Amino acid sequence: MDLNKIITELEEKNPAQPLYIQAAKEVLETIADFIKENPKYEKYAIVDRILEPERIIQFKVTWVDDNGKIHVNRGYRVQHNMALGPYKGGIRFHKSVNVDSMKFLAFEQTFKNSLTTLPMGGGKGGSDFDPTGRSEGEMMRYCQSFMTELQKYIGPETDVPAGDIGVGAREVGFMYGQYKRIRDEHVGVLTGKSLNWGGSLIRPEATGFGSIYFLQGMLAAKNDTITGKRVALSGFGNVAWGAALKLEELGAKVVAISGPDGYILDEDGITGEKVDYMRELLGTRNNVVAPYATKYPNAKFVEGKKPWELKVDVAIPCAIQNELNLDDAKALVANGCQYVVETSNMGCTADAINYIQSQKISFAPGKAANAGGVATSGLEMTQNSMKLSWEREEVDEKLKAIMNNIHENCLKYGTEENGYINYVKGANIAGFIKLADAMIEQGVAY
Ligand code: 2IT
Repeated sequence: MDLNKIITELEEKNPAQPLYIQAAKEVLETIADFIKENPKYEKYAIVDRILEPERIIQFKVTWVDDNGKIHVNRGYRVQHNMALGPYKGGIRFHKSVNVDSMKFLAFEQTFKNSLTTLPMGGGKGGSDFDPTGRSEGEMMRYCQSFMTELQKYIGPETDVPAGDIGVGAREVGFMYGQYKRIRDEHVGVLTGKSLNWGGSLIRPEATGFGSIYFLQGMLAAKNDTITGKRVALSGFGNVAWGAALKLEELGAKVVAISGPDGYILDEDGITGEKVDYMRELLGTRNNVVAPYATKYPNAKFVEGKKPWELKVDVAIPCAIQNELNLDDAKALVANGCQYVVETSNMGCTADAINYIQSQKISFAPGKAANAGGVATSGLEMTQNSMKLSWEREEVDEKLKAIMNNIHENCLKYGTEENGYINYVKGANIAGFIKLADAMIEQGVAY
């Protein structure tokens, strides 16, 4: 495989898509040697085929705000790869959504879903609609308008969306209602649903829980333990919330969370009702973390900064792509950070990852560390198919087993000669093998 040639062609074919190129490059660079050793993948042109999404849908979403003003937004669904199961992946409502971010997320999702070993292909959807400050009525009308078009392309055996940034259980409910109204079917077409009508226990916490289960694997691989570790999280959404809950339970100390406005440093630890308060903050839809310091005056709000300047043992980015750059990585390492668990999708820039790895700090890539969310979506799909609900413990046990298995696979394919575990390489190779073999077995279909 001629890596340079593939990357040059990729750049030519996808001008002005830096995120997609960043995500694809990371995979290509880490699987190149493996492909050279296994010529069947070249014979079947698997890399070229994986780099091209199977379908990209873009549509117009028109809606009316509370003042009667008419707005036009864009909706997307990238159906990246169906070899392993129906397309599966979240819906993001955020002003940064465009075809580039949708493509990178769908590409990452395909590898991530492969890693879970559950029968799910990869897709991603969303809209450049910004939920900040929007009323409940506006959110409902937006979700309805969005689903009126999206429903043409999805279904429980075709494509099963879920939430992501800006889309929580409430929005999933609004979208599900509209799907049902148009199609007259009560089916498992979305995950992240409420418990009363087909949702799964643990799904809201799953991304955060899974990430901490993965961290436990990273710690164990270094004969280290989680007890007493100082942790900085970014974000204050569902993912950071789940991580904070699990970290507290396991005896670590979360000292920071963040928002687009800055970060909160709470030396007393973000525990108990303060963790519950994160959800209240999110529910306000104001998209600011500063009110935490008003409610808990012992905490400090640091405006306009990221929590990566703090002295912590573990850094867990839980917000959005490229939120941790090379300068942040240098600051973390200089302050003695030992573990970086990327829990947002592509939360770290390529040069940040290279630097962290060069310093022999343990680094988990998002597609491995955050796979617990979609894995639990997969478990929700299974429960929907069986028309029953599992107990909390059963879902949690399955989630733990999936995260342990992903960690084992990273060790298997990512352990280097000097003993350093390259989790990026391990995750990419393990995800690639299952996907690529399925594509070969299914013939030249896509
Ligand atoms: O990035 C992700 O893995 C998600 N937003 C969850 C996707 C899902 O289908 O549960």
